Amino acid sequence: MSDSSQGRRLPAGFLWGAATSSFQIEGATREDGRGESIWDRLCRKPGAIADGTDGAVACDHYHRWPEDLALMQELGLNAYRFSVAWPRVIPQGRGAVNQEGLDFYERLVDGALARGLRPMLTLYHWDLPQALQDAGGWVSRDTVGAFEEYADVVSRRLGDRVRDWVTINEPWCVAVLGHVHGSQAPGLQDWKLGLRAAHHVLLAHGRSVPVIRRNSPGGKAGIVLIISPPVAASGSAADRAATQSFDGEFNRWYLDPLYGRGYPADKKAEYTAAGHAQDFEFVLPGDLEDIATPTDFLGMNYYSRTIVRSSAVAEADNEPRTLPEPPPERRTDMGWEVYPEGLTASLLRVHREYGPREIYVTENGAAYGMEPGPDGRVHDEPRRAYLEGHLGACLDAIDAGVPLKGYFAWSLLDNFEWAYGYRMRFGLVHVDFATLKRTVKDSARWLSQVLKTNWLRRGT
Ligand code: IFM
Repeated sequence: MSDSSQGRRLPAGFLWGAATSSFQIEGATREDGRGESIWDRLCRKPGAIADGTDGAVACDHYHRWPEDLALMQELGLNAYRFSVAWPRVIPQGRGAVNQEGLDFYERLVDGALARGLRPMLTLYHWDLPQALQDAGGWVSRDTVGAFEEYADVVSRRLGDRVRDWVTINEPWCVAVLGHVHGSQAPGLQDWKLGLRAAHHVLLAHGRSVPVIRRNSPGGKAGIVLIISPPVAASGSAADRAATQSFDGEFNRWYLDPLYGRGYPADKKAEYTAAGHAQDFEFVLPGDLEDIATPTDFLGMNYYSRTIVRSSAVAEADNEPRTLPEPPPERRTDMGWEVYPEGLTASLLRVHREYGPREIYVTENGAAYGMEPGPDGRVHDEPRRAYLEGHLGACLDAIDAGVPLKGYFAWSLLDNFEWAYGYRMRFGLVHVDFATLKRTVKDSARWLSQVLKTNWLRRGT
C-alpha cells in the first residue's frame, strides 16, 4: 500500500460500509407499536430544531429499507452500520417487548446479509424511550439496568446473525450536548447532570458487553466514540491549558475509563473546582472495573480537528494566533474544517496510548448541500475530495501499524441532522424530502469505483 502516482491498493478483508441511525432515517415513529422517544419530544419544543421539522417521516427507511440495502450493494459496499430504536423494541423502555419492532430489525439484518452487507448494529444512537426520561433518563442509575435488559432482548433475537455490536454511539454527545449544552435531547443544561449521565452511559456500555457476548457467541462488542484532536491556536500558556482541558472533556473523559485508567485526574479537579461534581459520589465501587470490561474493538467517529483558543484571557492579552481560523473554502456546511491529517493522527494516538484490539472508523463524512442539477446528477466534488483525503488518511494509519479493520461513511442518505433538521446533507445518496426519491451522488459513484477496482486513485 505504498504511495505511488498511480494510487494505492486497498487493504484486504476490510469492511467498507455506510452508517445511519434509527431516528435520523426510519420515520414511522407511530407505527407498529413504537413508543415515544426523547427526540420525538424534543422536536415538539418550539425552536429546538432549526427548520422546525421532526423524524416522523425522515427518509422512510422503515418502509424503503430494501431499496436502501440494494443501493449499498450496487455501490459495492460490504457492510452496513445502523442502529436499533429502543422505543420500537421496548416502547416503555422496560418491560413489555414489542415483537413487531424486533421483527423489523430481523428483516433488516436478514436483508443486509442476503445482499452481502455485514450488519454492524448500534444499540443506542440517542433515541431513549421517553418513559425512561420521565424517570430520570441517563441521570438515573436505573437506566443502566434498563439498557442491560434491552441489550439482552436485542442480542437474544439477533445474536446468531449479527457479529458486530456497538453498545453506545458517542457518549460525549449524549452527556454534554444532551445535558449540558441542551442542544440535543433531552435538552438539559447542567454540568452536574451531564457528568452523571456520562458515567451511567459508560456503565451501561460496560455492563452490556458480557450480555452481548453471552447471546452472540463469536460476536464482537465495542463502543463508538467521537474523537477530535485538539490543537492550540497559539503557543501561549492559556491556549495550551485550554487545549489540554478540551482534550480531557471530549476525548480522555471516555477513553481513559474505558481502557482502565479511571477518570482523568486533571479534569476531575477542574470539574470539582467549577462545582460540577462533589466527590463523584455517583461512581460506586466496581463501576470503573465494569466500564473497563475489555472490548473487541473501538469505533472512532472522526469529522475534524478542533483549534482551541482560550476564553480565560482577553484576546488582547493572549499571544497572536499561530493557527488562524480555517477559511470558508476549507469548511463543510457544518463549519467543520476539512482536515484529513487529523484522522491519521487520532488513529495513531488511540492505537499508541490505549491499544484497542481492533479499530473501525465508524463515521466519517461531510455536509454539503448540493442538489440534483439539470442532468439529474448531484455533482458534489467537495464531498468526493473529502472522502479521498480521509480514505488516504486511513491507509496512512494502516501503513503505520494501526489495526484498522473498516471504514463507514457518514451517511448513506441525507437525513435528519438532529437540531439542524434536514438542512445539513451528509448523504452519499441525495434524498428529496418531498418525494423521498433517492439519487446516488457523484461522490458515491467515485467511492464505488474505488471499491470495485480496489484502488484509491487521486482525483476523479
Ligand atoms: O449525524 C451525526 C450522527 O448522528 C452522530 N455523529 C455525527 C453525525 C454528524 O453530525
